[in-house]
Amino acid sequence: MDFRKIYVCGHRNPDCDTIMSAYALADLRRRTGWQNVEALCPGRLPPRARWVFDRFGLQPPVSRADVYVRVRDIISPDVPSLPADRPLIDALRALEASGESSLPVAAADGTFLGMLSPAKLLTLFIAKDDLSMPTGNAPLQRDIPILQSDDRVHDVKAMAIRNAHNHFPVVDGHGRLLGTILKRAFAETPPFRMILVDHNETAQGIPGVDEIPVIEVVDHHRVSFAPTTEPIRYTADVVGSTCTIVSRMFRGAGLRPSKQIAGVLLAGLVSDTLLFLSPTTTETDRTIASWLERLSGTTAKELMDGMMSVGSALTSLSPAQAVDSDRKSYTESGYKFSLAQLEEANFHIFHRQLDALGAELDRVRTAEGLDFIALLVTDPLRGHSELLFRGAETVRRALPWRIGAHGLFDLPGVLSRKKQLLPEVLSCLP
Ligand SMILES: [Mn+2]
Repeated sequence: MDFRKIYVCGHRNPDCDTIMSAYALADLRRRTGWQNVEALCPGRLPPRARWVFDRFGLQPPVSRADVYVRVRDIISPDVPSLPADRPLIDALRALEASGESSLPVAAADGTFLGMLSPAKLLTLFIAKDDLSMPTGNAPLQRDIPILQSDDRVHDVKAMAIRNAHNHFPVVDGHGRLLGTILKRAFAETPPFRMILVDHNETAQGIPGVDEIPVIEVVDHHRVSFAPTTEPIRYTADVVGSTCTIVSRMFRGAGLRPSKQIAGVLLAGLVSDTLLFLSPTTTETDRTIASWLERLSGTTAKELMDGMMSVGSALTSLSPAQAVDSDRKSYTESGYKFSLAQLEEANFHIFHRQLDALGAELDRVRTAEGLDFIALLVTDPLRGHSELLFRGAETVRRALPWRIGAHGLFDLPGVLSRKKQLLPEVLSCLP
């Protein structure tokens, strides 16, 4: 596959499964002969993911805030530029040889000076002597849109297509010429391709994902993918982690992940299945995990303990950031509400912050006009959660759990917001 880059990228607010599956799938694709494959981390690398890469001595994937296509990405490679200090006659010969109607002229330090075009030169009577003058001294065309290398193609495309000019010089932040974009480049598909892992809805993807054609999806979520114009690879299954699917793809290709990649896959698998305690866990996840344990020389338990030992959201973030780090809002039966979830192995840390977290929930509830809001704090190692609830008294009284110490609901065996908490909450709405 001959693309400038093939990005492998998971969903926004990335978790370990999303990052590890992207990393391992990029490795698999490279081993099966694909070129220019690069795994991305959409946004900041979470501390627990950093721990995993450190544990196996690997460089984590590059963090990117977006994959918007920029002007610098579509510079036309074969359009030359003309040095301002060379004689005009040389520039005219270069212009003729290029077959272009105009070419950009740059000073010795790279500064863009203008476009050399025959039409502009006709405004002068050119005597033979004039042809030896430096190109930079000739009348140059300057009434032309100059594009900045960081501009989004999306933002300048309509202007460029409507514009009378066919050539657009591209400069950096210092006005230095980087190249030229021919008008037709704006109509072409960008030179990148995407592989989505652990999600398939572009609304959940890295910003800009909808500007780049998707050639492959590997996922374990509901399908909400738009119809495509060309065939794509789509691998999905109802298993506990995307890392489980990527591991099976290694097997299917007759390959074994390296010791380190096996460790990375195992870490993603145990974090998404909460060490096989999540109700999303399947027999396939367990089988694949023991294969990865043998290949990586480590155990699922060791990796889970290691990830959980890294500063949790409650120790490293403010109450406002912690409540917002994984919060989903719903509108059902006329109720507007929000359910946040955090993982925390040490509930003392949670209980110490109850006042601040409660105040933050009240603040969000008022600011967003919610009927109620709740924070589910889950200890994946003990398979147990506690719920801090604020708002709608009728819903609160209908919840099926007993209230324990600290005035929190006690939810033994509850690990999943999607499969366990939300259905109970919905059944309590009048
Ligand atoms: Mn996942």
